[in-house]
Amino acid sequence: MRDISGASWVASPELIRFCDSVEKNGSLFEREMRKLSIPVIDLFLEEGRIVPASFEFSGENLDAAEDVSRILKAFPNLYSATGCRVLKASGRDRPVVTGRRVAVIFSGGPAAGGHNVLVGLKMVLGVDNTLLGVRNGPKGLLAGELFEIRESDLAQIINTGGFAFMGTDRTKIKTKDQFEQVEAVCRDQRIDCLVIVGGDDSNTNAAVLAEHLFQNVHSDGRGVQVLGVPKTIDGDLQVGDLLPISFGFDTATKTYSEMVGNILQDTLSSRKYWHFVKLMGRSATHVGLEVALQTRPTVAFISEEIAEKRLSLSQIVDTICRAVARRAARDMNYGVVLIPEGLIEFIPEMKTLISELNEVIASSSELLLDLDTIAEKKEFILGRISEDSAKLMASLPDEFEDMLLLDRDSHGNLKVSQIPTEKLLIEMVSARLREMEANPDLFIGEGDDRINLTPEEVKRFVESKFATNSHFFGYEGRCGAPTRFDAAYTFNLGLLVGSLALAGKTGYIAAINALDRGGQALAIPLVGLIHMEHRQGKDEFVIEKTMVKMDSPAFKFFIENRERWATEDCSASPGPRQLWGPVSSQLPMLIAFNQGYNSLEFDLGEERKIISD
Ligand code: FBP
Repeated sequence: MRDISGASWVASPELIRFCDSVEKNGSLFEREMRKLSIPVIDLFLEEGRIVPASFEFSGENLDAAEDVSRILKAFPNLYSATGCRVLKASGRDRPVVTGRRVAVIFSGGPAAGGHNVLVGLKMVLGVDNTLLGVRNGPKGLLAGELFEIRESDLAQIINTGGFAFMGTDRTKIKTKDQFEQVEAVCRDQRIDCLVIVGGDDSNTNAAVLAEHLFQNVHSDGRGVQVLGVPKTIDGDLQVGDLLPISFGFDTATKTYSEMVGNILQDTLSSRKYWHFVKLMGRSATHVGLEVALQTRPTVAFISEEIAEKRLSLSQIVDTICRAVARRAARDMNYGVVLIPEGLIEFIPEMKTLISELNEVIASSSELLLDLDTIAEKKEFILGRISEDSAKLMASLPDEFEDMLLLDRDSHGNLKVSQIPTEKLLIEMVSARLREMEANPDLFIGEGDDRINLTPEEVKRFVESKFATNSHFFGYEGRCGAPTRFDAAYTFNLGLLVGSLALAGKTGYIAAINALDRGGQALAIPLVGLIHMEHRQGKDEFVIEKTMVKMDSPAFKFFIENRERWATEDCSASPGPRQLWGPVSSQLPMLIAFNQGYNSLEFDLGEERKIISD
């Protein structure tokens, strides 16, 4: 038979050579990304060279939250060493230090920009000090898996996404044995300073380690400094205007916004589906709010509002049903519903159920291990929670019930990314819509919970079809190439934390604010962020997660507009993250709103080529 395409079926040797070279050196995109210049905060430059900053009191004190006396007792060294004072970086009396050995570790979920922290850190330490990387997160630290990061590595990792260069994990260092293991590794490897790149839980760990390693680690009585860098796509590690956001949030939300924007475009084009999109971000809804601001979806839930208004699962379902009915009445049988990953933990009755389950799972972990099947575990647990919670549990679909019984992570958190809330809502909304269609009189008419539809509109709704799709956008957003903001922010955070290491500081987290006017480099005392929280059945010291605040400008803007977004088609498609071009230097909208900036443009100093071609 003749091949009608006329193709020769022999791959061109040129093309094979090109593909081989991509395999060795990364894609064309990655190659160009590595060459991108990065803005540098003025303070870290002197005569065109990267230099470390020194530190002075910023004038601001952080008083520890409630329970000061308990915190003082648990962190006496950090309390007296930092005095809970916020420091600001300065260009006076820059530290001149040689021979220091700094180890850096990624902890928790990946976030875009981590590699640039390493690049900044290595560059500010310079050739007279050593930077060691810890492989595989805290687990690797305990096992002493360290290697030297060399200058030649920087050209490979700069501006690349993910944490692959070192790896990460979620081991929580909490037992006496583990502390001693870390101490022994620091002694063996002659480490002077440990930099932990992590979220709220990892930075809590950093504070505990800083206290533990404060002195007497090395034979001459010296301790090991411990410093934190704020990382997490969840955006819940914020400290008012001192630390506007953690790194990774911008890349994740711009990635999700592109995808949600595309789906919104599809709904406008095919006009036949409702898409239920769960967005990663753990408990807080910063991610969901940012994506909503960028894309203007039909419905978006903010977990913190649900908790504040004490809305039940059934009221949430009704909210969606009303939007579906109103739109169906106008032949708009499509829409996008954004669901925050942690939603279920904020619905009061679910919150009670989850906290009762957490307590039973934490207090009976040994006994549960002896039970083989999920049915046996379920029976055991259900017998130990309140009647109301057991009833609620029984009303949930089986798949969902099983998910609530999953093991907690090492910090005691329910693994919300594994709970298919988007599917649960589709099931419940479909059932409720069937009830509404069968009895339209029940919901049409006057009153808050009713929908004013004409008989003609009711007919349209009853005859309409509710076709759905579910999505979970999560892991897609954590490791993409960093946005211009995340690339710049992390490089400068690396310079800052390296400067703190050289200045001999311990127990601080690096922070940069004034992101719209050159950037101000700060050091926040970790002990000032710690408070007591009830977790896994006991009180624990933790850094409090920052939640979406009901009086924040970003949230207010959202609520002022959402009704219109639900009834009209107002969606915006922000398109792909831009690394070059008109909107490449945009901040998350949430930061610009909440920090009172005049525009979305960030300014972190003058652009500089970091790695020469
Ligand atoms: P961190 O807080 O460690 O940065 O992790 C963020 C996150 O991406 C959450 O949004 C999500 O719930 C969780 O990690 C998923 O964790 P895992 O990687 O263990 O599935």
